Amino acid sequence: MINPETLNPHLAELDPDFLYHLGLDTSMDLKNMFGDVKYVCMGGSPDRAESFAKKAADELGITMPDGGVVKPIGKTERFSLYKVGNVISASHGMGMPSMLILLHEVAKLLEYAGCRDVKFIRIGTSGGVGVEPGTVVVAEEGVNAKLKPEFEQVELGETYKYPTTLDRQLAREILDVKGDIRAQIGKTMGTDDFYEGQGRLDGALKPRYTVADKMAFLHKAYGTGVRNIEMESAAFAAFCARAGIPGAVVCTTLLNRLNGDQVTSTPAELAQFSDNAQRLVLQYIKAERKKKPA
Ligand code: R2B
Ligand code: URA
Repeated sequence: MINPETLNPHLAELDPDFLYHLGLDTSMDLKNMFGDVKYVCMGGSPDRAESFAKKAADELGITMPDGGVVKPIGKTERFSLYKVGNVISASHGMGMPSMLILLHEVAKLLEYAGCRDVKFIRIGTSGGVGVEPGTVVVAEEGVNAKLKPEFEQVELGETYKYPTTLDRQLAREILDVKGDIRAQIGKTMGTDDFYEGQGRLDGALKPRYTVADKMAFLHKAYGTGVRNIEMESAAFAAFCARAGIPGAVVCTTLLNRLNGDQVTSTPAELAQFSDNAQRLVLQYIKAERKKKPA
């Protein structure tokens, strides 16, 4: 699962390893519970993780045990994790720190379960840059809030940079099955904040920048190929690249940031936007399962 060259050698000393935030540990029969997993689909919200799991069961024709009910596995205090056939649907919370905890624990879980050829796909929401709301952006690359293709992490007081390259072939394969869904390739920018970190002018505090500064930055971002902004892509891309796991970021856009900062769509419109990204990923998984039935 994890590239043997980057797999943490210290894990061999842990017996058991407690995957604390998932409420699972290596004294459990993880091979039996998770050994067949091929896709880990994740998004910020627990509600969306549940709705994706239900749609996956319907679309992939999987009958759940226990009377067909889709139920979370492990504890749900921090994250909600569902398994439907060979697909995991999990929530990761908002922002890179929360998501990295899920990524480390799910990657270890699947390593212990002996999984092979697993793909990680983030299905999220974002602010579009020069694209119509509801458009799904499949990321060709992650960039950080400085528009650089790197994720910066402070470890023991030192800053290290990890490349945010994504699997372009996987991105292309996902886009190829879009059918009637409005979707396109673009760079996705990951920031550490929704308000000032994304150059908004509707936060609680007086920003240091002007409307003109904001627009100049958004146009600059557009010029470098950025088509949407969210809060996880840089760390997600860096984690997958480092672990040797094919990763994709598939985010719907809730608004066009060139036209404003507020998310003004109705709940029904927002649900439709979110469904666009989920459907695209399910169409991809369905197409792959036809090629290699699980
Ligand atoms: C998109 O939406 C959330 C903020 O509203 C955040 O998790 C993200 O990346
Ligand atoms: N999520 C973000 O991080 N930014 C947006 O503008 C919309 C959703």
